[in-house]
Amino acid sequence: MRILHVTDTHLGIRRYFRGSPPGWSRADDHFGAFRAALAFACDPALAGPIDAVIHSGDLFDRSHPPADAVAAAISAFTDLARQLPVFLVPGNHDRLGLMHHADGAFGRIPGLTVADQPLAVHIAGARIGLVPFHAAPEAWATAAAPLRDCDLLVAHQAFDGARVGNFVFRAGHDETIAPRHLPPGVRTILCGHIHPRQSHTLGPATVYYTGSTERTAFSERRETKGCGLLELDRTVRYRWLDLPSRPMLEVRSHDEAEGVTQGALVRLAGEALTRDVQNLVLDRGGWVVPWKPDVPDRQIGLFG
Ligand SMILES: [Mn+2]
Repeated sequence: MRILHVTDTHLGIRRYFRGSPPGWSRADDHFGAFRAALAFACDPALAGPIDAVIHSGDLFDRSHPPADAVAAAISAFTDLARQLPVFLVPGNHDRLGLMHHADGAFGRIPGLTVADQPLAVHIAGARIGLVPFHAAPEAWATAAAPLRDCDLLVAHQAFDGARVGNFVFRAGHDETIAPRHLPPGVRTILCGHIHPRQSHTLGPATVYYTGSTERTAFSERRETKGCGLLELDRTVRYRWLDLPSRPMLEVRSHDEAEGVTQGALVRLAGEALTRDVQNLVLDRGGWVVPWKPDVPDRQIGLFG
């Protein structure tokens, strides 16, 4: 069984930068990464057919995303699901589920399955458990319990051992899922939620996070983004597939501003927080997070 794993596309993030072209918003980059990730499903370079595409949550950035984001997702999944089965699992940013969008449109796409509730499905003879995000570990464990012994579990959670920067999620801390919460017999987990790509063991299981398809915040500026390919038979192989990301830089000095390239997203910090440095960045074609807003509030996207 070969699965294309896509996650945390955060469609509909509208962020604006000083210097970016009129009509552009950061949402355009996220749409681009989303489409490029789905295109791997039919990419001959992956050497062999894909059995299914699984999106493991945070399809949209908000539970009430802009209508054009919903329409773009529906259109892309309608095209893709004509070619192979597609499965969607809601993340914490999709906290109302996915079926409420556009009057239930996701429920009417042939070949597409939405797991707003926990589900067991079959792909190429394997049993796959799909569990939507739950904030409380015990609630997640209850939802996942009927999926014992499935060949693959799909989740949108932070499991014990996941890392973001220097922070390591540990059981007992807020929403972290512990080995004891796992349904018995599960050995392989595809997961969303954690944006830096990684894998780690969890008791008898291994968790694979393919990470967000594009950088959703400046804290992700050094991360390579993309999606993943799971090959599961008697053995498990997981491969991360890279996608280009828009350059993102934090500029702390005049010298660093000299290194800005056309179309790079730039956040000024420290001694670089001056009008002169901002103008240098703009001259070099960089797009700047507004730091002293002189544009209307609705056009300002402050970046995390
Ligand atoms: Mn996310």
